[in-house]
Amino acid sequence: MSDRYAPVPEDRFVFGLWTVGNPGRDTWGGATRPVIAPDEIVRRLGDLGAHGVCFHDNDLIPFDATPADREAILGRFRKALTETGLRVTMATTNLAFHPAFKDGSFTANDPAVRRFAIAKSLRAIDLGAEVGASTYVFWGGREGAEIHASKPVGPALDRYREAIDFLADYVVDRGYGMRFAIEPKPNEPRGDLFLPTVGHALHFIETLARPEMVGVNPEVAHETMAGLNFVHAVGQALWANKLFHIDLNSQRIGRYDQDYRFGQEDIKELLFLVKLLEESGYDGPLHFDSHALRAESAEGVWDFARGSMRTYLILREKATRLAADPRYIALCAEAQVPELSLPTVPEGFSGEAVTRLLEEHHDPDALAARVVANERLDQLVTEHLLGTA
Ligand code: GCO
Ligand code: MN
Ligand code: MN
Repeated sequence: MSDRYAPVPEDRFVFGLWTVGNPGRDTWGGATRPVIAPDEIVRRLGDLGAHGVCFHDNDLIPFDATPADREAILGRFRKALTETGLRVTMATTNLAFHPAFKDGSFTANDPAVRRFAIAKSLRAIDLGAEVGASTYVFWGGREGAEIHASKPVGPALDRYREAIDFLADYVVDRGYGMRFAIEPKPNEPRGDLFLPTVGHALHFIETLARPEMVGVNPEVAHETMAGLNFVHAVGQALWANKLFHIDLNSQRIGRYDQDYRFGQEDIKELLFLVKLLEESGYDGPLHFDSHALRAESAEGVWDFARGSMRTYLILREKATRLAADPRYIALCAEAQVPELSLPTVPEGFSGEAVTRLLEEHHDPDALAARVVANERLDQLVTEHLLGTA
């Protein structure tokens, strides 16, 4: 294996404590690997050239930890961060696991549950701020329903918005300087989740009291589960200046939430994802929200982590080569890609513009007969991926 695909911290690769820390538990069976302590995860990731870690409050500090436990764990965690130079890039609240959240957290029907969910988030935001997290993610794992009668969408979204607005005010009040990123997902664990796609989340954000503080955290698997095109989702988030974070992994369409290693599926889509991220100037964390296969050993977890980063770097190189390939540039020109950036009616609306458009000679048959060379264009992309270009 060549070294030019060995990651360095400047590549901004991040793993959640819950990702490499996943012991292989699933709905049908228990753990297949031992649990790894957070400071050990930091050290192993440091050895591999990662940039940082992120966590849910309870990945770091167990739900029932005493204040003394909290300080001891934090002390060990901070020591590992200092020794490795790893950063905490993002934090989030676990509002999914505890049975108290069985009917939702910010959107639970019972106001007492909602107040507990907000209080838990306040404490988790403090924890994130304490270790330097600049992004705070909201993934509404229990925000949803299985049956229509139980949870009308309008009031549920009112409560979701109320919670995010309250927490955004808190961050401003404390001067934490954090930004929020909402993570959409169509289903799992609820039958239907609120804010199911990037599009839904982008609209929701515009209704918030502080929309400038809130962006999205799209995840490959989640849009793919919904049968959507992830490159389009990220493209629209970038277009809206709302790509605040990203969760990278792999997923086959129409399956349960697989959380596969980045690159395990649909390499071509991931090539265009990496190309888009790199060309857009996105400079946030590249977070792998995935885990090693259940059958993998404790040591295999680090093969999973290494592979995730290595694949990104290979795709980054492929994307650069593709963009610079004169054949690619020529085929893009033939497909009129540059023309898509030209305004259609540059002079804007006016009575004259309308008249001009209506009086202009349009020849639909000639337009239908023009050549669009997409077959050769895509074949070239495929050959770049296969190494035969
Ligand atoms: C999932 C989600 C989570 C979130 C995490 C951070 O499908 O379980 O992707 O892993 O990303 O809870 O909020
Ligand atoms: Mn997920
Ligand atoms: Mn995720």
